[in-house]
Amino acid sequence: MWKFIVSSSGKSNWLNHNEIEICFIGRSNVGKSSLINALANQKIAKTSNTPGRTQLINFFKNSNNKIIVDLPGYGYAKMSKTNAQKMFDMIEQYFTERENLKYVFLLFDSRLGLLENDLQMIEFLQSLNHNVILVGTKADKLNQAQMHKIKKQLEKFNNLQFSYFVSSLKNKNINLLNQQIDKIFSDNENKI
Ligand SMILES: Nc1nc2c(ncn2[C@@H]2O[C@H](COP(=O)(O)OP(=O)(O)O)[C@@H](O)[C@H]2O)c(=O)[nH]1
Ligand SMILES: [Mg+2]
Repeated sequence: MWKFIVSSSGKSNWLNHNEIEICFIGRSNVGKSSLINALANQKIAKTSNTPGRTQLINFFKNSNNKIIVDLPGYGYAKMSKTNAQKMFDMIEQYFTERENLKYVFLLFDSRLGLLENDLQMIEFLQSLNHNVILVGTKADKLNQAQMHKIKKQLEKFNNLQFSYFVSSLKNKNINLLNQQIDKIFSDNENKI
């Protein structure tokens, strides 16, 4: 079971705790809420066909009482410039100043591969020395040719530790990802 704890708009109201945390980020509509629900095996995050809905940082506790953070989706074209800037500042502040953060799960749509704003985000995260794990979503819709193309694209990132292809819809590799998450927490006990 995962439990929603609190939504936060910035540093002044981030969840205060003394353990490491991991977070999820990706383009709006990438399937982030669906993946969180699949990992939690319950409906805790709102899914929708309308991108750009979640504009706050959401803190969750998983079944082992570990903290998992859901960040707003980026790259939603219809969002106003002011809103997009506000959201970017919020994300940037979290990535630059959050000491609890150990691993970033960056989600991308398997069929599209990594797009320009994903690549910029990866570069930004790596410049801050964060560990990045790539997760290709909606893998149920992937054909062999697309898979081949994406694997080629991923080969360029020789400093990535892991990448996964998952389907929340078909429950593909969800357990595997949960195991990876558990391992990160157990390997990093008391290591903020
Ligand atoms: N085929 C397929 N569609 C998915 C999957 N996960 C999410 N979707 C669809 O993608 C859209 C956006 O999903 P959502 O989880 O709300 O994305 P978010 O904006 O990143 O939180 C919805 O229409 C979902 O039904 C998946 O594993 N397979
Ligand atoms: Mg969402």
